[in-house]
Amino acid sequence: MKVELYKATDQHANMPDYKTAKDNFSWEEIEKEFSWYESGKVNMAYEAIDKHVDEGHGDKIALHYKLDDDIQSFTFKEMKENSNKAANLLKNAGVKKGDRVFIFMARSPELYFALLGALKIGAIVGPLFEAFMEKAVRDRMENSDASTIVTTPELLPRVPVDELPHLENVIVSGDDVDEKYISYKKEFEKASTEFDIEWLDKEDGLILHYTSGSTGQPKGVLHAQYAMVQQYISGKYVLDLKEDDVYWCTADPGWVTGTSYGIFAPWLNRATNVIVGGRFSPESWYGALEELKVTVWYSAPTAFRMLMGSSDNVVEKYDLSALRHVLSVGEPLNPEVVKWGMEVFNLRIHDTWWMTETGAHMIVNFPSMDIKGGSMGKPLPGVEATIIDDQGNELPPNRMGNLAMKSGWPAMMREIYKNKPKYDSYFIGDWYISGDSAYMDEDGYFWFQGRVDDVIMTAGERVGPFEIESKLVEHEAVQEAGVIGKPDPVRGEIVKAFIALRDGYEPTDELKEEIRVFVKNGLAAHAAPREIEFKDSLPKTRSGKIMRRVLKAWELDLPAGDLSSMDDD
Ligand code: 6R9
Repeated sequence: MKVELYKATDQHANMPDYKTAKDNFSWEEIEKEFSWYESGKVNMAYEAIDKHVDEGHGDKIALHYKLDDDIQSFTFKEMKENSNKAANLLKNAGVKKGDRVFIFMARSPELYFALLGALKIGAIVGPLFEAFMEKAVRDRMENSDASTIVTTPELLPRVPVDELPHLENVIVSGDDVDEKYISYKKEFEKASTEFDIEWLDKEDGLILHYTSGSTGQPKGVLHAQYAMVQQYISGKYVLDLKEDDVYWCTADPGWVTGTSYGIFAPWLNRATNVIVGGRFSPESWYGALEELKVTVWYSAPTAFRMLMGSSDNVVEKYDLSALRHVLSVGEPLNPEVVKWGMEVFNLRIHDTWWMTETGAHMIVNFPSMDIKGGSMGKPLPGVEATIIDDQGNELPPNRMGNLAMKSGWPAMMREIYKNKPKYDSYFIGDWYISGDSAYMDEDGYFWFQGRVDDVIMTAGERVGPFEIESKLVEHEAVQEAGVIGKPDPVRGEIVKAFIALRDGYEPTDELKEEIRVFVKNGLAAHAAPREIEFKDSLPKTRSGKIMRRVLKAWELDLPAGDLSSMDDD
């Protein structure tokens, strides 16, 4: 296939060129830009918010929150005061340094106050997607022995409050809060705007994101305060954030992109950050870009493809002339989408590759670099990436293998919560193995090829088949279930389930729908299989593992490969 080349433009004129940035790079030098460099004592919420007030930028707008036709704006000073109030509220409830505090709310200013407030105490924040249902919430809070949850009246019914032995505080927003719980609103109103920040070690915990693997329950990926060094510099270099930028990252904080690049990177760089509530529609998104005069925009291929699919003239109704830099993450950015971006925005869409576990950008289309349509770009300065075989040997250019990075970048996860063997399984020697396959071309550009494991990427969400299979077999009609990602032009992949029914159940369309709704209500909407196919039995290994590889081969009409370990009865 012919590769389109998009030359660097003077749009990023004051950016260092890639080679200069890379050759002169040292994490140690970046660290020195932080005030905590000498003392070693740090707090993310201070660096992201309070510091800017101390340095005379208290009146600058930190946040525009847009919900439908309403926009609320907060200066850095107001963010400081509101997060201090939230910190006092949490402290009064008994929350201490190191406690796990979960935040389960739709995007709203309160969510950000609570999250920053928890960080000011030195608590470890566990953000949850608002789409999560009870099982997803329970698994995460149980695994991390969470002491506190901050939630909304709408989401409270999905929190199994009486079944979590470590849960001490349930803090609920809204007006009429049951006396059993703490009223966010009442306590917030009473709370002081002054707070003594807890000073932390740079290796102390920051945030706990759960992410799906191909086996087992979701894993708790723990990041340290020190991640800020990389989040800051990638915000500066890759997002190219400047003093006057209005920056919008479309991701929810339940996903790592919504924290590393929806909260930390923009505020560490003192940018004006935009949060848009409500649901996606081309009109509401283009409307937000226009109305808030967004200059830097970070989104995902699925969203771009949905915008692409909307009728041609929708975009023409909006004035998007403020926009100067567009970036993408989460799934492969198709060359067609880059081409579309050039047509509608007259801008290159810059792909970025990284993972929950890496905590920050790893492979990027650096702004001053030529873009090869369909490539993820080159390693962030300071990051060493390569392709290795299964034994850990580096492969020459143009050979497909495991995408791997040399351990030791600042934002690297510090722990898989309470699961050391799982953490260790990520490494071959010094190499961190991403679980993606890729190759590097002769110019040093990396090209994504696929996941090595069975993880499904649907509309930018990483969903583990195991979690869905476990939910499916809870349904009374389901004997066994196997789940795969089926390629889909808009969503990348959709969730497809193969199901063998228990005796006495008829394979009807009504039953398919009932099972779909069961997963949607029990786990999460994006985890519900869009397609279900009934089978008499499913292919299994001798140890009883469902062979998703075979299911995938059935689906794609491919040879199934080595079936020697398949069950033969
Ligand atoms: C940030 C984030 C990580 C997985 C990753 C890969 C896929 C992310 C990508 C990409 C192709 C890109 N992925 N960025 N694939 N091109 N630019 O997405 O974290 O949710 O943990 O997912 O997403 O498969 O391994 P996370």
